[in-house]
Amino acid sequence: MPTTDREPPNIDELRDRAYQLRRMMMTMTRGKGEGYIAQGLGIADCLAALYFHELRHDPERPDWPERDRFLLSTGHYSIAMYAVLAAAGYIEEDELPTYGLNGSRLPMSTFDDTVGVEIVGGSLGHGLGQAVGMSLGLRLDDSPGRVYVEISDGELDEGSTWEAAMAGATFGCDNLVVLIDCNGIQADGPVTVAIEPVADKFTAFGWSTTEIDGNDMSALVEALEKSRVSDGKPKAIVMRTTPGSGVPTIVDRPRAHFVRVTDDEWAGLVQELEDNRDVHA
Ligand SMILES: Cc1ncc(C[n+]2csc(CCOP(=O)(O)OP(=O)(O)O)c2C)c(N)n1
Repeated sequence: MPTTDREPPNIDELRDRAYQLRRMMMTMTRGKGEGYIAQGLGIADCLAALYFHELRHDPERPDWPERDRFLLSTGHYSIAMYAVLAAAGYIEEDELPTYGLNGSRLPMSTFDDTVGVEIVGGSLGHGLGQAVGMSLGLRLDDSPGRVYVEISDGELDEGSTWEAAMAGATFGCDNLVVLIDCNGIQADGPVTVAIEPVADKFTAFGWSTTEIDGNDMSALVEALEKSRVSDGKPKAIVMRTTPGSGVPTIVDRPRAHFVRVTDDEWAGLVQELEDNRDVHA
C-alpha cells in the first residue's frame, strides 16, 4: 500500500487503524505474556496518524531515498512499531506473536535489521541527535524526505536530547518533527525530574511547538499538518498520552512500565479494548 502522496485525512478511519494496532499489540502480549504494552497502547493513535496519513512511504520500497523517515527512539516501544509495520505491509501479521521470543525477528527492543525500522533503539537519549543528523543529510541531498522522531518524557532527563534540540534549531532543521510522548511514567513510577514546562522549553530552544492530547486523532492530524510549514524552525509536538489507552485496567497494577498478562486475564482485557472501541479522547 504505497502512501507516497497524502490523501485528505479520514479521522474515523484513522481511529479504526489505531484500534487495529491496539488489537495487534494485545495479540503480541499474549505470545510473550509480557511487554511494554502500556506505552504501546498510548502511542497507537500517533503511529496510526503517521503511517496512514502523514508519512510518505512505500512498504514495497522500504529504502526509497525520498521517503519520510520515522525514528522510534524508545526502542522498548517496539510492540507498537511492529503493529504499525504489519498494518502498513512491511512485515507479515503472522509474525507478530513471535514478539520478544528467542530467535524472533521482532526483538523486545527495536533493531534496524527489521524491515521498516530506521535506527537501533534501546539506549535512550540518542534519537533526537540521530534525527537532527538525518535531517541535515537529507537537506544536503536536496531530498524532499522529512524526519519524524518519537522520544519519551524520560529522554528529557538526558542532556544529549537538549544538545540535539539546540543543534536542530541552530541549523534551522524545518524538515524535522519531534513527537514527545509525555505519558507521565518512567521505569520505576511517575516522572519525578522537573521536565516541565516541556512545550515552553522547546519553544525557548528555538522550536515551533504545539501541545496536544496525544490520544485525540483530530488534534494529532492537525498538529502534523501544521508541522509541514516551512518557517526555518524544527517542530515539536508535545503529546500528552495515557499509558494503556483503550485498555485502562492494564496499567492498574504496581508497575505499569513492564506489564505481565496472564492467560486468565487476557480475554477480559481484549474485551475491554472492544468495549472502548468507540471511546475517543
Ligand atoms: C540510556 C538508558 N538508560 C536507562 C535505560 C533503561 N530504561 C529502559 S526503559 C526506561 C524507562 C524510561 O522512561 P521513558 O523513556 O519515559 O519510557 P516509558 O516510561 O514511557 O516506558 C529505562 C530507564 C535505557 N534503556 N537507556
